[in-house]
This record gives sequence, structure tokens and C-alpha cells, in this order.
Amino acid sequence: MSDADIRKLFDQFDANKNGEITVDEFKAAIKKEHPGLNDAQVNEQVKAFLEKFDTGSGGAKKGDNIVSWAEFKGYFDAHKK
Ligand SMILES: [Ca+2]
Repeated sequence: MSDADIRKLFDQFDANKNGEITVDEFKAAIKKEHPGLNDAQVNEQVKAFLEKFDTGSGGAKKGDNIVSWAEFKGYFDAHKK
């Protein structure tokens, strides 16, 4: 995935375009993408998302339930082949 593709994906979640994905933004995106999910299922997705991305990479704060661009991109950089 190119940096531009990663950015595009990030921007899809970052609804207010402030460079951070909050839990509320992620929830809204998941509900839009998968309208059939119930709250418990949505919360599962949120949990998995935060475990993956709320890692503190790029000098961001780990575990603050906010995924910055640096954290988002850091995940993909770390998993590049
Ligand atoms: Ca945001």
C-alpha cells in the first residue's frame, strides 16, 4: 500500500480532518460501512482497532483512545513487506 493509499484510508476515518481518529469517528465509520452490526460488535471492532493502532508510534500517546496520523502510518510502516 502506498503512502497515498494509507492517507486516503486515514482520511475516510478522520471525519473532521483534524489529523486524529477518535473512537467516535471510528465508530461512525464502522456503522456506516457495516450497518448491520450491533453495539457489542461495533465495540469489538473499536477495541481491535485501538489495539492495532493506538500504539504510541511517532511520538503519539499510547492508550489515549486517539489514533494520530503518525500512529496510523506507523502501523503500516511496521508491517510493510
Ligand atoms: Ca479526527
